Amino acid sequence: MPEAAAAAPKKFALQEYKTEVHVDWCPGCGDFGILSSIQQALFQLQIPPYKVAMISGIGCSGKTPHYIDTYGLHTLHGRALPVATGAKLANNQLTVVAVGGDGDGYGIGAGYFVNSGRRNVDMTYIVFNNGVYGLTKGQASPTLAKGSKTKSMPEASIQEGVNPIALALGAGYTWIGRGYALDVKNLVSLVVQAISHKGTSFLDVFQTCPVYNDLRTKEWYAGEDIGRTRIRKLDADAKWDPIVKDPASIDEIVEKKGLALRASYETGDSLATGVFYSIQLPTYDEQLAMKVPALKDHPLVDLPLYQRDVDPLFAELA
Ligand SMILES: Cc1ncc(C[n+]2csc(CCOP(=O)(O)OP(=O)(O)O)c2C)c(N)n1
Ligand code: SF4
Repeated sequence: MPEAAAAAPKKFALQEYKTEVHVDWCPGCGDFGILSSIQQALFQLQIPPYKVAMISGIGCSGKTPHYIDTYGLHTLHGRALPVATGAKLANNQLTVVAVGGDGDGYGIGAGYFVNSGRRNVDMTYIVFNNGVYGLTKGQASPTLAKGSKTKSMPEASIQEGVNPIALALGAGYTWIGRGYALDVKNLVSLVVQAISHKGTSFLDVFQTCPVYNDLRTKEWYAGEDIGRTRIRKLDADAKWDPIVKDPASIDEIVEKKGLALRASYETGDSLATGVFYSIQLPTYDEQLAMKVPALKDHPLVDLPLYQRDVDPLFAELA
Protein backbone atom coordinates (compact mmCIF):
# COMPACT_ATOMS: atom_id res chain seq x y z
CA MET A 1 0.00 0.00 0.00
CA PRO A 2 1.33 3.49 -0.79
CA GLU A 3 2.34 5.50 2.24
CA ALA A 4 -0.30 7.97 3.34
CA ALA A 5 0.53 11.41 1.97
CA ALA A 6 1.59 13.86 4.67
CA ALA A 7 -1.25 16.19 5.56
CA ALA A 8 -0.91 19.46 3.64
CA PRO A 9 -0.21 22.40 5.95
CA LYS A 10 -3.30 24.45 6.69
CA LYS A 11 -3.70 27.42 4.39
CA PHE A 12 -5.06 30.47 6.16
CA ALA A 13 -7.77 32.47 4.42
CA LEU A 14 -7.59 36.27 4.25
CA GLN A 15 -10.78 36.35 6.32
CA GLU A 16 -8.94 34.69 9.20
CA TYR A 17 -6.87 37.85 9.66
CA LYS A 18 -10.00 39.98 10.14
CA THR A 19 -12.07 40.42 13.29
CA GLU A 20 -15.80 41.09 13.49
CA VAL A 21 -15.19 44.32 15.40
CA HIS A 22 -16.86 47.32 13.74
CA VAL A 23 -14.20 49.58 12.20
CA ASP A 24 -15.09 53.05 13.46
CA TRP A 25 -12.64 55.21 11.50
CA CYS A 26 -14.21 58.12 9.56
CA PRO A 27 -15.35 57.38 5.99
CA GLY A 28 -12.45 57.91 3.58
CA CYS A 29 -9.77 57.61 6.30
CA GLY A 30 -6.43 56.39 4.95
CA ASP A 31 -6.20 53.95 7.87
CA PHE A 32 -8.47 51.56 5.94
CA GLY A 33 -5.78 51.11 3.26
CA ILE A 34 -3.11 50.41 5.86
CA LEU A 35 -5.30 47.93 7.75
CA SER A 36 -6.10 46.07 4.56
CA SER A 37 -2.41 46.04 3.56
CA ILE A 38 -1.32 44.53 6.88
CA GLN A 39 -4.03 41.84 6.66
CA GLN A 40 -3.09 41.03 3.05
CA ALA A 41 0.61 40.92 3.89
CA LEU A 42 0.08 38.47 6.77
CA PHE A 43 -2.11 36.39 4.46
CA GLN A 44 0.50 36.42 1.67
CA LEU A 45 3.19 35.37 4.11
CA GLN A 46 0.81 32.76 5.56
CA ILE A 47 1.90 33.58 9.10
CA PRO A 48 -0.46 31.73 11.46
CA PRO A 49 -2.59 34.38 13.20
CA TYR A 50 -1.76 32.84 16.59
CA LYS A 51 1.93 33.54 15.92
CA VAL A 52 1.44 37.28 15.40
CA ALA A 53 1.34 40.05 18.01
CA MET A 54 0.05 43.46 16.91
CA ILE A 55 1.00 46.19 19.38
CA SER A 56 -0.33 49.75 19.17
CA GLY A 57 -0.10 53.07 20.99
CA ILE A 58 -2.99 55.53 21.32
CA GLY A 59 -4.71 57.41 18.49
CA CYS A 60 -7.06 56.56 15.64
CA SER A 61 -4.23 54.34 14.33
CA GLY A 62 -3.99 52.73 17.77
CA LYS A 63 -7.24 50.88 17.12
CA THR A 64 -5.65 48.75 14.39
CA PRO A 65 -5.09 45.63 16.56
CA HIS A 66 -8.84 45.57 17.31
CA TYR A 67 -9.46 44.74 13.67
CA ILE A 68 -6.76 42.13 13.01
CA ASP A 69 -7.50 38.64 14.31
CA THR A 70 -4.13 37.94 15.88
CA TYR A 71 -2.85 38.56 19.39
CA GLY A 72 -2.95 42.28 20.01
CA LEU A 73 -2.36 44.88 22.64
CA HIS A 74 -3.55 48.53 22.65
CA THR A 75 -0.98 50.08 24.97
CA LEU A 76 -0.25 53.61 26.25
CA HIS A 77 0.36 56.69 24.11
CA GLY A 78 3.84 56.43 22.55
CA ARG A 79 4.65 53.09 24.17
CA ALA A 80 4.03 50.62 21.35
CA LEU A 81 7.75 50.03 20.70
CA PRO A 82 8.88 49.15 24.26
CA VAL A 83 5.89 46.82 24.66
CA ALA A 84 6.59 45.22 21.26
CA THR A 85 10.24 44.79 22.27
CA GLY A 86 9.15 43.02 25.46
CA ALA A 87 6.78 40.76 23.53
CA LYS A 88 9.51 39.70 21.10
CA LEU A 89 12.07 39.09 23.83
CA ALA A 90 9.57 37.04 25.83
CA ASN A 91 8.63 34.96 22.81
CA ASN A 92 11.12 35.06 19.95
CA GLN A 93 8.84 32.81 17.86
CA LEU A 94 6.26 35.57 17.45
CA THR A 95 6.01 37.90 14.47
CA VAL A 96 5.74 41.26 16.22
CA VAL A 97 4.29 44.31 14.47
CA ALA A 98 3.99 47.67 16.25
CA VAL A 99 1.70 50.35 14.80
CA GLY A 100 0.81 53.92 15.66
CA GLY A 101 0.41 57.50 14.52
CA ASP A 102 3.08 60.10 13.86
CA GLY A 103 2.20 61.89 17.12
CA ASP A 104 2.46 58.58 18.94
CA GLY A 105 5.76 57.55 17.35
CA TYR A 106 7.66 60.78 16.62
CA GLY A 107 6.18 62.92 19.44
CA ILE A 108 5.51 61.32 22.79
CA GLY A 109 7.27 58.11 21.69
CA ALA A 110 10.30 59.83 20.13
CA GLY A 111 12.81 58.46 22.65
CA TYR A 112 11.59 54.92 22.06
CA PHE A 113 11.67 55.50 18.31
CA VAL A 114 15.37 56.38 18.43
CA ASN A 115 16.43 53.65 20.86
CA SER A 116 14.45 50.90 19.10
CA GLY A 117 16.44 51.70 15.95
CA ARG A 118 19.77 50.96 17.57
CA ARG A 119 18.67 47.66 19.17
CA ASN A 120 17.62 45.81 16.03
CA VAL A 121 15.10 43.51 17.69
CA ASP A 122 13.50 41.39 14.93
CA MET A 123 10.17 43.23 14.60
CA THR A 124 8.34 45.74 12.41
CA TYR A 125 7.14 49.27 13.14
CA ILE A 126 4.52 50.89 10.91
CA VAL A 127 3.68 54.59 11.40
CA PHE A 128 0.44 56.07 10.07
CA ASN A 129 1.73 59.54 9.15
CA ASN A 130 -1.04 62.08 8.60
CA GLY A 131 0.64 65.26 9.89
CA VAL A 132 -1.99 65.69 12.62
CA TYR A 133 -3.12 64.20 15.91
CA GLY A 134 -6.27 62.59 14.49
CA LEU A 135 -7.93 61.23 17.61
CA THR A 136 -7.56 64.47 19.57
CA LYS A 137 -9.02 66.61 16.79
CA GLY A 138 -6.25 67.63 14.48
CA GLN A 139 -3.52 69.51 16.35
CA ALA A 140 -0.25 69.80 14.41
CA SER A 141 1.84 66.65 14.78
CA PRO A 142 5.67 66.43 14.60
CA THR A 143 5.64 65.83 10.84
CA LEU A 144 3.54 68.85 9.86
CA ALA A 145 5.77 71.20 7.86
CA LYS A 146 6.44 74.74 9.04
CA GLY A 147 3.99 77.23 7.56
CA SER A 148 1.22 74.63 7.12
CA LYS A 149 -2.25 75.38 8.41
CA THR A 150 -4.74 72.53 8.44
CA LYS A 151 -8.50 72.74 8.85
CA SER A 152 -8.36 72.40 12.63
CA MET A 153 -5.64 75.00 13.31
CA PRO A 154 -6.30 78.69 13.96
CA GLU A 155 -2.89 79.63 12.55
CA ALA A 156 -0.08 78.08 10.53
CA SER A 157 2.56 76.02 12.37
CA ILE A 158 5.71 77.94 13.27
CA GLN A 159 7.74 74.78 13.98
CA GLU A 160 9.73 72.74 11.49
CA GLY A 161 8.46 69.22 10.81
CA VAL A 162 10.75 66.27 11.57
CA ASN A 163 12.01 63.96 8.83
CA PRO A 164 11.22 60.40 10.05
CA ILE A 165 13.37 58.68 7.43
CA ALA A 166 16.38 60.80 8.37
CA LEU A 167 15.77 60.09 12.06
CA ALA A 168 15.53 56.36 11.36
CA LEU A 169 18.79 56.40 9.36
CA GLY A 170 20.56 58.07 12.26
CA ALA A 171 18.99 55.77 14.85
CA GLY A 172 20.20 52.64 13.06
CA TYR A 173 17.07 50.94 11.74
CA THR A 174 18.18 48.12 9.45
CA TRP A 175 15.26 48.34 7.01
CA ILE A 176 13.62 51.66 6.22
CA GLY A 177 10.70 52.20 3.85
CA ARG A 178 7.81 54.48 3.09
CA GLY A 179 4.44 53.78 1.50
CA TYR A 180 1.20 55.52 0.67
CA ALA A 181 -2.03 54.37 2.35
CA LEU A 182 -4.14 54.65 -0.79
CA ASP A 183 -1.78 52.62 -2.98
CA VAL A 184 -2.62 49.32 -1.32
CA LYS A 185 -0.90 47.12 -3.92
CA ASN A 186 2.45 48.75 -3.27
CA LEU A 187 1.86 48.98 0.43
CA VAL A 188 1.19 45.23 0.70
CA SER A 189 4.53 44.59 -0.98
CA LEU A 190 6.31 46.97 1.42
CA VAL A 191 4.66 45.41 4.51
CA VAL A 192 5.65 41.94 3.25
CA GLN A 193 9.27 43.09 2.81
CA ALA A 194 9.28 44.83 6.20
CA ILE A 195 7.96 41.78 8.05
CA SER A 196 10.32 39.45 6.15
CA HIS A 197 13.35 41.55 7.09
CA LYS A 198 15.40 40.08 9.92
CA GLY A 199 15.88 43.01 12.31
CA THR A 200 13.86 46.11 13.12
CA SER A 201 12.07 47.33 10.01
CA PHE A 202 10.49 50.76 9.96
CA LEU A 203 7.75 51.72 7.51
CA ASP A 204 6.47 55.31 7.44
CA VAL A 205 3.14 55.51 5.61
CA PHE A 206 1.64 58.69 4.17
CA GLN A 207 -1.93 58.49 5.42
CA THR A 208 -4.84 60.75 4.55
CA CYS A 209 -7.00 62.19 7.36
CA PRO A 210 -9.82 63.82 5.39
CA VAL A 211 -11.44 65.13 8.58
CA TYR A 212 -8.56 67.25 9.92
CA ASN A 213 -5.83 67.50 7.30
CA ASP A 214 -7.14 69.36 4.26
CA LEU A 215 -3.63 69.88 2.86
CA ARG A 216 -2.45 66.30 2.32
CA THR A 217 -5.62 65.00 0.72
CA LYS A 218 -5.90 62.14 -1.75
CA GLU A 219 -6.36 64.74 -4.51
CA TRP A 220 -3.14 66.47 -3.39
CA TYR A 221 -1.15 63.21 -3.39
CA ALA A 222 -2.68 62.40 -6.79
CA GLY A 223 -1.43 65.82 -7.94
CA GLU A 224 -4.72 66.84 -9.50
CA ASP A 225 -3.52 70.47 -9.45
CA ILE A 226 -0.21 69.74 -11.21
CA GLY A 227 -1.36 67.01 -13.58
CA ARG A 228 0.79 64.16 -12.17
CA THR A 229 1.09 62.19 -8.95
CA ARG A 230 3.28 63.59 -6.21
CA ILE A 231 4.24 60.06 -5.16
CA ARG A 232 7.61 59.07 -6.61
CA LYS A 233 8.47 55.39 -6.50
CA LEU A 234 12.15 54.95 -5.80
CA ASP A 235 12.30 51.62 -7.62
CA ALA A 236 10.99 53.26 -10.81
CA ASP A 237 14.64 54.26 -11.21
CA ALA A 238 16.40 51.07 -12.35
CA LYS A 239 19.63 52.29 -10.74
CA TRP A 240 18.07 52.64 -7.26
CA ASP A 241 19.74 50.08 -4.96
CA PRO A 242 19.10 50.56 -1.22
CA ILE A 243 20.65 47.26 -0.08
CA VAL A 244 24.03 47.28 1.66
CA LYS A 245 25.94 44.31 0.23
CA ASP A 246 28.86 44.37 2.64
CA PRO A 247 27.71 45.25 6.17
CA ALA A 248 31.36 45.55 7.23
CA SER A 249 32.00 48.37 4.76
CA ILE A 250 31.54 51.75 6.41
CA ASP A 251 32.01 53.38 3.00
CA GLU A 252 29.12 51.45 1.51
CA ILE A 253 26.92 52.14 4.56
CA VAL A 254 27.60 55.87 4.40
CA GLU A 255 27.07 55.93 0.63
CA LYS A 256 23.70 54.13 0.85
CA LYS A 257 22.57 56.20 3.85
CA GLY A 258 23.55 59.36 1.97
CA LEU A 259 21.40 58.43 -1.02
CA ALA A 260 18.48 57.52 1.26
CA LEU A 261 18.86 60.80 3.16
CA ARG A 262 18.84 62.77 -0.08
CA ALA A 263 15.66 61.00 -1.22
CA SER A 264 14.03 61.64 2.16
CA TYR A 265 14.48 65.39 1.73
CA GLU A 266 12.52 65.50 -1.51
CA THR A 267 9.47 67.57 -0.71
CA GLY A 268 6.78 69.56 -2.40
CA ASP A 269 5.82 67.94 -5.63
CA SER A 270 7.90 64.76 -5.37
CA LEU A 271 7.62 62.48 -2.35
CA ALA A 272 9.81 59.40 -2.41
CA THR A 273 8.27 56.04 -1.46
CA GLY A 274 9.66 52.51 -1.50
CA VAL A 275 12.65 50.95 0.23
CA PHE A 276 15.16 53.61 1.31
CA TYR A 277 17.74 51.45 3.06
CA SER A 278 18.37 47.84 4.01
CA ILE A 279 21.23 46.09 5.78
CA GLN A 280 21.59 42.68 7.39
CA LEU A 281 23.06 42.89 10.90
CA PRO A 282 22.86 40.57 13.94
CA THR A 283 19.57 41.09 15.74
CA TYR A 284 19.24 41.83 19.44
CA ASP A 285 17.34 38.56 19.94
CA GLU A 286 20.11 36.57 18.18
CA GLN A 287 22.77 38.20 20.33
CA LEU A 288 20.74 37.47 23.46
CA ALA A 289 20.45 33.81 22.44
CA MET A 290 24.27 33.67 22.17
CA LYS A 291 24.49 34.78 25.79
CA VAL A 292 21.61 32.57 26.98
CA PRO A 293 21.91 29.36 24.89
CA ALA A 294 18.60 27.97 26.22
CA LEU A 295 16.85 30.67 24.17
CA LYS A 296 18.01 28.97 20.96
CA ASP A 297 15.72 26.01 21.61
CA HIS A 298 12.94 27.56 23.67
CA PRO A 299 11.40 31.01 23.87
CA LEU A 300 11.79 32.71 27.23
CA VAL A 301 8.09 32.14 28.06
CA ASP A 302 8.66 28.36 27.95
CA LEU A 303 11.67 28.38 30.26
CA PRO A 304 11.37 27.79 33.99
CA LEU A 305 11.31 30.93 36.06
CA TYR A 306 14.59 31.87 37.67
CA GLN A 307 14.16 31.81 41.44
CA ARG A 308 16.45 33.02 44.15
CA ASP A 309 15.96 33.04 47.89
CA VAL A 310 16.49 36.70 48.82
CA ASP A 311 16.01 36.17 52.56
CA PRO A 312 19.80 36.04 53.24
CA LEU A 313 20.17 39.39 51.46
CA PHE A 314 17.43 40.99 53.56
CA ALA A 315 18.97 39.46 56.68
CA GLU A 316 22.33 40.99 55.76
CA LEU A 317 20.76 44.42 55.20
CA ALA A 318 18.63 44.33 58.35
C1 LIG B 1 0.01 60.35 27.93
C2 LIG B 1 -1.07 60.82 27.00
N1 LIG B 1 -1.02 62.07 26.51
C3 LIG B 1 -1.97 62.52 25.67
C4 LIG B 1 -3.01 61.71 25.32
C5 LIG B 1 -4.08 62.23 24.41
N2 LIG B 1 -3.97 61.71 23.05
C6 LIG B 1 -4.68 60.64 22.67
S1 LIG B 1 -4.42 60.24 21.05
C7 LIG B 1 -3.35 61.55 20.88
C8 LIG B 1 -2.69 61.88 19.57
C9 LIG B 1 -2.90 60.91 18.50
O1 LIG B 1 -2.26 61.34 17.33
P1 LIG B 1 -1.38 60.38 16.45
O2 LIG B 1 -0.43 59.64 17.29
O3 LIG B 1 -0.78 61.17 15.35
O4 LIG B 1 -2.42 59.30 15.91
P2 LIG B 1 -3.70 59.44 14.97
O5 LIG B 1 -4.87 59.67 15.88
O6 LIG B 1 -3.46 60.58 14.03
O7 LIG B 1 -3.76 58.11 14.29
C10 LIG B 1 -3.21 62.25 22.05
C11 LIG B 1 -2.36 63.46 22.23
C12 LIG B 1 -3.04 60.37 25.82
N3 LIG B 1 -3.99 59.51 25.50
N4 LIG B 1 -2.07 59.97 26.67
S1 SF4 C 1 -9.90 61.66 12.53
FE1 SF4 C 1 -8.65 61.36 10.69
S2 SF4 C 1 -7.20 59.70 11.19
FE2 SF4 C 1 -8.90 59.65 12.69
S3 SF4 C 1 -10.37 58.17 11.86
FE3 SF4 C 1 -11.02 60.22 11.20
S4 SF4 C 1 -10.07 60.48 9.18
FE4 SF4 C 1 -8.99 58.79 10.19
